[in-house]
Amino acid sequence: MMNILKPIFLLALLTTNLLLNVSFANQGTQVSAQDGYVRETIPGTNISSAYMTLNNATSKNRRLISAASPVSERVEIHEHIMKDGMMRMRQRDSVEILANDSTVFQPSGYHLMIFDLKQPLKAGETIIITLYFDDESSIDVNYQVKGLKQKQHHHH
Ligand SMILES: [Cu+2]
Repeated sequence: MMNILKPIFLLALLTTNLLLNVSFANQGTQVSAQDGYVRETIPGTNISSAYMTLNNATSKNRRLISAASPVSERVEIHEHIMKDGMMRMRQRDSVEILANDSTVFQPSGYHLMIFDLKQPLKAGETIIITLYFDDESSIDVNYQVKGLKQKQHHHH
């Protein structure tokens, strides 16, 4: 009796272990964001741009495919490029974050462009932008609103 049951028991253990591994793998598929910030709105405009670093700790390449926020109906993925000696920006369908690597969104590079702001963004506020990836995962990221100019302190 024992000789027959033992292999079945082992098989059951093995199966349980496999299932656990699969669920852990699914939890680890998210890309994380750090240092998110967005520019205070320039008076007279209703746009802004958002920056952050996306870290992909998984073993698969991921693509950021879209972004959305309660502050606007229109958030686009952009990049700045040099063309004919001029800095221009253009919309991108996606931005890749390689496996076990990170992609930086920064001034003069990749950024999220926020159009048609419902109200101006003011320094000190925090907004949330939801980032959507090609594996159908998404994350809610906090972006600190930074002032247009840092206050200067003079010491004598
Ligand atoms: Cu832009």
